[in-house]
This record gives sequence, structure tokens and C-alpha cells, in this order.
Amino acid sequence: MTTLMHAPLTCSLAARIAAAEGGVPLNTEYLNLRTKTLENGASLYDINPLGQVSVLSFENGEILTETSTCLLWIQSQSENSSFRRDPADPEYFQMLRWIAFCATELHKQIFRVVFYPEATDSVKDKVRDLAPLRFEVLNKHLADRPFLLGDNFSAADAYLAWFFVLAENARLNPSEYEHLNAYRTRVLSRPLIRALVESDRLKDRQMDQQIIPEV
Ligand SMILES: N[C@@H](CCC(=O)N[C@@H](CS)C(=O)NCC(=O)O)C(=O)O
Repeated sequence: MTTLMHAPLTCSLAARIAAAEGGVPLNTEYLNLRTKTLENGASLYDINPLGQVSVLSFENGEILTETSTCLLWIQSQSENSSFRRDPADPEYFQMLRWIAFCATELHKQIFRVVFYPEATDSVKDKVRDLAPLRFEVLNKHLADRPFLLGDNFSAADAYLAWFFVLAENARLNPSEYEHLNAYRTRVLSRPLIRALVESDRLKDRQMDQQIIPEV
């Protein structure tokens, strides 16, 4: 079976959420992102020289990095036709759009700086100022649909749900954005997501990984 290298509460949680929601079986191999060490003692750097998650490891020895592509692979394996989008489906490109939006506009552009210990408070605040426009775009989009692609939860929602798992710790609050705020509550209260977040919080403490710094 394919294995996800997973550091609790980090972006690889988006991959776990997608696998759970899409009913895609995955092994989970935990690692501590602070020490870059897997539970079996191996170094993450030997698997991904960048020392980053998400990483999928296939039975044939191949490795797939980048959260976006891990999400795309996971969703392609789902037998749930309301979750999976195939490339021939015009919605496929909307899914790519929102996955790319989460990756570049939210994850790397905002979290990367706000959770970066060396960034000064003023730089973090400047980057936080990017959030309202992005929240506005999402708010408008979600005004007439429960999920990013319409009626059904998709891999793009898995990425955005993860963003909201950490958003509060990044002092990013969508409560002024009615539809986005309702979306946040809707996705975070999904039973599979709640269970994964709870188990990751516990694991994060057990591993003393402290992935959520005070910012
Ligand atoms: N290019 C990667 C970057 C993902 C990323 O930033 N992962 C974070 C966790 S959310 C990480 O591994 N950080 C550790 C580091 O950069 O040293 C992707 O898109 O998946």
C-alpha cells in the first residue's frame, strides 16, 4: 500500500484528509518535522532532500513530493465519484485552480512567513495583510456553494480545511466573511476531519513536535 510520510498538523494533514474523505487507503508513517526524523529513525532528508512534507512513497520505490500533487494522486485513486474529478471533467481544472490557490496564495505565501521563527513581527503583519483580499475571493466564491467545487467535498477542500486548522494560530480570522466563516465551520465539523485533527494534536504533543508555535 502507498505510504504517506506525515508530520502531525502540517500540510500532509491535507493529504490525510483527502484520503479519508475519498476513502483511499494509505499507510501513515509519522515523522517529527522539527527533528526531520521518522519514527523508525530514518532521516526525512534521505527521502526528500528539501526536508519537507508532503511525501508519498509507493510500493515500487517511487516517491511523490509536493502537497498539491499528493492531493491529486490521492483523489485520482478514489472510487467515490462525488469526490474524484477526472481530467476530462471541466471541474478538474477548477479543482487544480483551488489547490494552486491554497498552495501559493495561502500556504506558502502566508503561513510560510507567519510561522517562520526568524521573520520579524512587522514582516508577519505585512503578510497577514494579504489575507483579507484572499478571504474576500473565497467568500464570494462560497456564497452560493457549500464547497469549492459545488455540492461535494473535493481534494481542494482538503487543502483549505487544513489551512483553517492552523489559521487561528497564525492569527488569521475569517469571521468577518460570512460565507467563508460558515465554510470553515462546515469543513472543520466533518466527523472524519475532526477525528484526524484530534489525533494529530495528540500525536504532536506525544512527539514533542510543537508544530504550532505562538506567533
Ligand atoms: N513545496 C512543498 C512545501 C510544503 C511545505 O512547506 N511543508 C512544510 C510543512 S506544512 C514543511 O515541510 N516545512 C519544513 C521545512 O520547510 O523545512 C509542498 O508544496 O508540499
